[in-house]
Amino acid sequence: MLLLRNNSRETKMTTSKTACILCSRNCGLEIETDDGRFVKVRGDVDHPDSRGYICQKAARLEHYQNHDDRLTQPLKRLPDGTFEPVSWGVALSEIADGLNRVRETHGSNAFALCGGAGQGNHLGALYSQQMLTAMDTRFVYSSLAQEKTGDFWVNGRLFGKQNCHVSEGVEHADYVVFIGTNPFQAHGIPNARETLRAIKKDPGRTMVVIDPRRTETVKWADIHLQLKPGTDAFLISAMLAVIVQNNWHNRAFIENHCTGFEAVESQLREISAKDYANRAGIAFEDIERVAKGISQAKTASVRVDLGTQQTLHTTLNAYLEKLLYLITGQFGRKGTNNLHTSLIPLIGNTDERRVIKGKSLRLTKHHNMMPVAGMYPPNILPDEIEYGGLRAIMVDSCNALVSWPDTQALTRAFGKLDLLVVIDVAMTETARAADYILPAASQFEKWEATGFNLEFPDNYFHLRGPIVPSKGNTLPEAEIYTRLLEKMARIPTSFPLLDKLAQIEPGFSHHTLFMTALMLMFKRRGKLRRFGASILYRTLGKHFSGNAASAAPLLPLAMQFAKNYPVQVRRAGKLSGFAGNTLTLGVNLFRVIMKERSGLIISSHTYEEGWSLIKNQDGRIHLEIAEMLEELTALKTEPLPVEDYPFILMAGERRSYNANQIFRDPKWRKIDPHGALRMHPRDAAGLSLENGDAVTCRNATGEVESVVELDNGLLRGVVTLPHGYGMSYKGSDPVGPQINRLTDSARCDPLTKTPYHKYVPVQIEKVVN
Ligand SMILES: Nc1nc2c(c(=O)[nH]1)N[C@H]1C(S)=C(S)[C@@H](COP(=O)(O)OP(=O)(O)OC[C@H]3O[C@@H](n4cnc5c(=O)[nH]c(N)nc54)[C@H](O)[C@@H]3O)O[C@H]1N2
Ligand SMILES: Nc1nc2c(c(=O)[nH]1)N[C@H]1C(S)=C(S)[C@@H](COP(=O)(O)OP(=O)(O)OC[C@H]3O[C@@H](n4cnc5c(=O)[nH]c(N)nc54)[C@H](O)[C@@H]3O)O[C@H]1N2
Ligand code: SF4
Ligand SMILES: [Mo]
Repeated sequence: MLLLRNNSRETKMTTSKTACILCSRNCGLEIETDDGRFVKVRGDVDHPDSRGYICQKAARLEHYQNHDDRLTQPLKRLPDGTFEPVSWGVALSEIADGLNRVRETHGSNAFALCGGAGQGNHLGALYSQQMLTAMDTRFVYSSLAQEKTGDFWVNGRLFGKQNCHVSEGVEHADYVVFIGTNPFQAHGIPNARETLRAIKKDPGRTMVVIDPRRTETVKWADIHLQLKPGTDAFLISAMLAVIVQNNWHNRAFIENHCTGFEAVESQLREISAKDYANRAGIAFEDIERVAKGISQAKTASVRVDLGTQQTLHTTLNAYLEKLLYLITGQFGRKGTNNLHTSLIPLIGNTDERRVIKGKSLRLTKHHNMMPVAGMYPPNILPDEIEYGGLRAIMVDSCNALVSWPDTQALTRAFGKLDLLVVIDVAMTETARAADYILPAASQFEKWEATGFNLEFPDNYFHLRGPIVPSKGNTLPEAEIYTRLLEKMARIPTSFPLLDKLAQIEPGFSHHTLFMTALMLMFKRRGKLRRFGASILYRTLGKHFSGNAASAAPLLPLAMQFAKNYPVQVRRAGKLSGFAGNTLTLGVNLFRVIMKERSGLIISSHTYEEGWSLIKNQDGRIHLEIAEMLEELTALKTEPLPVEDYPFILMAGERRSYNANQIFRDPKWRKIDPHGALRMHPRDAAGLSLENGDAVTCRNATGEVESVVELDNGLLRGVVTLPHGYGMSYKGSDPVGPQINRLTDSARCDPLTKTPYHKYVPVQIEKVVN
């Protein structure tokens, strides 16, 4: 700690290691704090993944930590709609009674957990999941299920499990293809801007961007295919057709590692690539050039994101994009796409083929929908509340009433619940609709970790400690959920034997006695197993130094991880400073996780070993997916979309100053205060609009206002709005557009119900004062 004299005031400056919580990269940070304020934010050069890299948004984190919408005490809604502060005891007892009442009156599946984790806080998710057992329900509605479940579903079919997740080797690839992603702004790849610069500088490497807008990433690219919005399925299948029709596919790879190619090939041979190119608005020669580029590059990697995942043909897009690197053999090597490990299991595996139709408790009552990767999509939530029997909801780390589709429908549905509880660090729009608001400690005030560690061949993990004191009467999620489970009488309030063993064991190391006693207890009292996180928290965790109790469930996760990947964890141990035998490896990994404030490598594979991450019993990639081939056939006769409105809005663009719903104080933005509507200058001229003019963007679902920003990087007829706006700071009018007032929950992928956010037909009108 450094003591500085500052205008005769003595201040306590502390520098602490932590991570950025604004996007899935979770770059390592060093933050200088002064009396709980963030004075300086820099990249942490010791972080195993980001190695000192940060972007401009991290410097603004003070606006997350300290602002006037921070919640500091539990609140209860009064009949007149205002909130009154209540103690934790009162709030949790009343919530526990309310939840128990819902469970007794309406039986199982009347409760849903919504959200459960943001961009950097996934420790809490280990605790929130326990609410499902407590309420005898299967329903978790997640923001991930409004973007990535198409991808997960396809992974399930190709690789054997929906949690076989694919990472990209963009940083090492000779040929990089970005489809529907803007890494310069959105990141999503390691040290994005450095990586883009390195590719650009190297004449031997090529970058292709497939995007309807000339984005900031395009400025670093060699080739830009500016397709029409929503036509990726046509464009990518044209590329695949060109590949097989020219015999550019990698026969040896397919023979050694895949099954089902014949069915795919015969369909692709029938496609008229020229017609499809035309449909996407791209010259056939350009498609041919990129198809050849991917096939013939020594290494190629394909990275996609919301541009393909939140538009027409969502799930088919995921299939086709994966075929692109699979049939060309750009998989399983450095600089190609690869599977990877994970310590915190964020993604589940709920393959709908394993249940007898109509018999599963997992099916939602109204839409009869199975989860994908364990999650249900926000798009069906309003209906499941209105007609599917959901009576109580807990929302954690999610501002659903702004970030989930169809704000109006969801607001109406939330209004019909018996009980709505929100856990958040801030007074959000969703919190304002709740019966009880529970204030969480911020991610810089408690132990936290991210599960977004998706790297290969070396994967890492970063447990962060608190770097500033907690505000007011806030609590970490671990404590909130544990107290609630105790009040609901789902877990006992004390475990004397475990507690004793936890206490004596540090001296004996390895927690062997403790873990054996815990397992024996679970054997005797099977129901308690599902509450393992809170039990570990209350017993073992209590004795950790630095109030690190909430990290306790990482012990069994680390032990399981070491059991799953003994060779690779041991190899990582050589880099990260731990070792161990069958019994001790996982515990030793856990110890270093607890100690290492910059994060550490936890598994280290060879590329050859990566094949064992495939979960199909035959160890092969199953290329034939009947549902997808059917959809592919249907493209041939798909009529051109006819819309009732003249413009296609890509609703939810990532820009320099948006970061989901994480910052509320509009002062955090250096530019773009209104969240401008971007529009081609000639379209604007047609409506007599100039830069800065106020406009209304409207369709049958709703309307929002913004101001015009001319952008000649857009196609005619296409407009964009950013997401991450529309917050009512300190109860003000919403600042910037609440774009989900325009997104009808019924407009979504038929299979996974992920929204078509990037394809929202609208009309634009000048606001005349
Ligand atoms: N600055 C910033 N960064 C962020 C976030 C943030 O809020 N702000 N949020 C984070 C989160 S949660 C996520 S999921 C990621 C998302 O990251 P990205 O998906 O990369 O970001 P977007 O800007 O939503 O969309 C990417 C691109 O898709 C293009 N696109 C739109 N329609 C189509 C189409 O039909 N086809 C194709 N091929 N492209 C299309 C858009 O023009 C846009 O350039 O960003 C993360 N990073
Ligand atoms: N139309 C349209 N809608 C979109 C998108 C789009 O492109 N277009 N993008 C979508 C995408 S990809 C995503 S990921 C979602 C993101 O939207 P959300 O799922 O709402 O998630 P976040 O904005 O990351 O964070 C939500 C909340 O977490 C709270 N929070 C922060 N730290 C903590 C903590 O430690 N504990 C607790 N309990 N709460 C905390 C913040 O205050 C905030 O209210 O938005 C989606 N919505
Ligand atoms: S890339 Fe993402 S995690 Fe890294 S500093 Fe920027 S916003 Fe934060
Ligand atoms: Mo996201």
